This record gives sequence, structure tokens and C-alpha cells, in this order.
Amino acid sequence: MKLFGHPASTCTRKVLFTLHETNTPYELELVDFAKGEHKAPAHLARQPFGQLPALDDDGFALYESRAMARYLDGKAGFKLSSQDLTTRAVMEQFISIETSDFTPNAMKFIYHHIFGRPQTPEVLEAAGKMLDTCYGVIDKQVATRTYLTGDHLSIADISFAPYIEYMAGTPAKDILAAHKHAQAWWTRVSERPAWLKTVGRA
Ligand SMILES: N[C@@H](CCC(=O)N[C@@H](CS)C(=O)NCC(=O)O)C(=O)O
Repeated sequence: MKLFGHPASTCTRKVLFTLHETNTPYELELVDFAKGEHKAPAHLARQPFGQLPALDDDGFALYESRAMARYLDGKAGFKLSSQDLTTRAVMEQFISIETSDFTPNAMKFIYHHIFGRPQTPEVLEAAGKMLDTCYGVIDKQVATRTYLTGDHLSIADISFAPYIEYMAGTPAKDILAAHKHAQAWWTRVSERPAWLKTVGRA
């Protein structure tokens, strides 16, 4: 199992978190953003959009981090996704919220405060309002649950992690802190050994 990516990339981290949670052996092949390797022909052959990450499982090639998380989870016996119809539907609902409503707005804060790509105050204000709505939805969900779909971590929790981690270094951390159940959920997710390995804290 080869993962072509970068340890600081949010989408690479989503897949690394899944690999660690499922105890899947892998090799990380570094694709160096700084050298533009993600836009070089070798990587474009793996990922036509020139983005990280890409996966190669003994000749089976896959891109898109959420597809990889689902594939790796299935291969490991669905440890991170319930086969119960309604539980699975809720997981997919939260992965969609992450993809459509959460991440595009989280990235505004991450670009502005972490990656040196300035955003206007109006853009940050609108993004903050959307994040507040997203954290409100999460807060309600985890008020009575350990993780987003119940007692077990799922791909839904994993999908949010890389963005919340980066936002800890931005004013958006206060939006999360205003939702005490969501904040407590993030503490549980971020203290998992698999996440600590993903971000190099274990
Ligand atoms: N939908 C893709 C998004 C991948 C993506 O945007 N990756 C970022 C790094 S986290 C990237 O490579 N950005 C560089 C670029 O788009 O040129 C996925 O989930 O894998």
C-alpha cells in the first residue's frame, strides 16, 4: 500500500488517519509541494488534478481522499463504518456536510491564517457564520453520542479532523469552543493514538 502525499496536507492526513485507525501497513511516498512535484507528469499520471494524495494498492490506483478512506475501511472489514442502513446514512450525511459546507469555509481561515493566502474580512465573516452553523449541527449530534454516528469513530469523524486541527491556530477555534459538546467531541477525536500518529505527536 503506497500513499503518495505530504504529511502536512489535509487530504493526506485524512487518509493517514484511516490507515492508522485500521492498522493498515503502508509506505508514504513524499510528493513535495515546495518543488511543485504535485504538478509534475509522474504525479499527474496518478492524480489528474495535480492534487494530493493518491493511492496505489498493489497496482490498484485511486485518488480522492474520501474514496480512499471508504476503500481502506472496507478492505479492513468496515471497522469505521456501520453496515446498519440508518447509521450509514447518517455517516454519509456528515461526510457531505464536511465536504460541502464545512471544509470550503474552514479553508478560508486556514488559507488566511496558516498558509499566507489573505482573504477579505467579508469572506472570513461569511465563512465564520457557516462554520458556526456546522458546529451547531455537530454539537446537537454529539450531545448524546461519543462520535458522530454513535459509540464508534467513523469516516465522518475522520473527515473533519484535518481542518479542525489547522483551525486551532486561527480565530475559528473560538467558534468551536462556543459549542461545548462539539469541543468535547473534538478532544476525544484528537486524542486518539491514530490521530496523534497522523500529526506526528506520537
Ligand atoms: N478532493 C480532493 C482534494 C485534494 C486536494 O485539494 N489536495 C490539496 C492538498 S490537501 C492539493 O493538492 N492542493 C494543491 C492544488 O490543488 O494545486 C481529495 O479529497 O483528495
